[in-house]
Amino acid sequence: NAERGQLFSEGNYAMFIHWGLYSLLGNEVDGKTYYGIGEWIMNPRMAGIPVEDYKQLAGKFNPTNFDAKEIARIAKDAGMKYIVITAKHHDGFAMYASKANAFNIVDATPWNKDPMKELAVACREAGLGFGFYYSHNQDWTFPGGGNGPKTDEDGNPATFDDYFAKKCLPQVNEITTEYGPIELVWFDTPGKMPKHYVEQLVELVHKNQPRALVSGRAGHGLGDYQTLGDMEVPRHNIEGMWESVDTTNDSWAYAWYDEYWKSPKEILHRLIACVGRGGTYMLNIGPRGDGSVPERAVKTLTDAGDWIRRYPQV
Ligand code: FUL
Repeated sequence: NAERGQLFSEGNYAMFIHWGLYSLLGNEVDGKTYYGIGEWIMNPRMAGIPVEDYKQLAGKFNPTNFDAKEIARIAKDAGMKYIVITAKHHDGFAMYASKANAFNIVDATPWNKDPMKELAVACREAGLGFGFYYSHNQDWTFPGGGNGPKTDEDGNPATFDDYFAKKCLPQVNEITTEYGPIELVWFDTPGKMPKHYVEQLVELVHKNQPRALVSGRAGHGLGDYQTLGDMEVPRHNIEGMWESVDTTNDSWAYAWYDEYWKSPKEILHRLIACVGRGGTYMLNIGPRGDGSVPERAVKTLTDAGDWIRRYPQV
């Protein structure tokens, strides 16, 4: 599908955003700091927060400093062409108004707004593409989800099939029908997810969004292109359509101590290494729990963007 590949040939630099309930913690739980990627904080490898405790966090999520227009402006000033943001990460919390499941930013928080509606509009207005990250296999809070609870609220055994039918498929339908035309659906960590599930998801995305690309991490080689490993910038040429995903500092999601910012020069090196070898480079920022974007991230991206914007588009 030639049309579908257009995004990568014209837009080879993008903004990735990891933002969710975990951003509220910023890698600190009960006064203790955990070092690692922030969106994994509830996992036993990090703080090991029980599902019920983690769900309580939603009551405190009130990101009044979220500014969709500002985020679109930052991406634009950085020289980026589209934005891909976490609709749902492994923690299972939907960052948009989901009718399929109440554990979402509208139904479960005092803020009660859908930031994705605002961001989708802001991207259109700025001439940027828009897409969603969706953790299709791992769901740590819904019964039956990958690495999630093995029983439902009543103690009955739950299967992956339950999770897939009740939450995953309906939510992927929502994100591909409620936000206008989107350019990309970024599935991640398929693990051992059987092929027939992945087939259904890819089919649904292509049906609802004929122009949208499906990430290489959908699983079973069913994505539309190849996604490299986390933060992997290749040293050799790669055939076909491919993408590298990287971070401005160390963590994907906000971590309070993470000041390991790449310099604008380093970012340009990594961007050029990817684009020059035929790939596309998607660079992440992690907004805080209040919705604001760390100032150093903005500065690094804008400074690198000053160089990019000095050259006319070819
Ligand atoms: C992974 C995820 O497990 C990380 O949390 C992050 O989203 C990264 C881009 O992909 O492997």
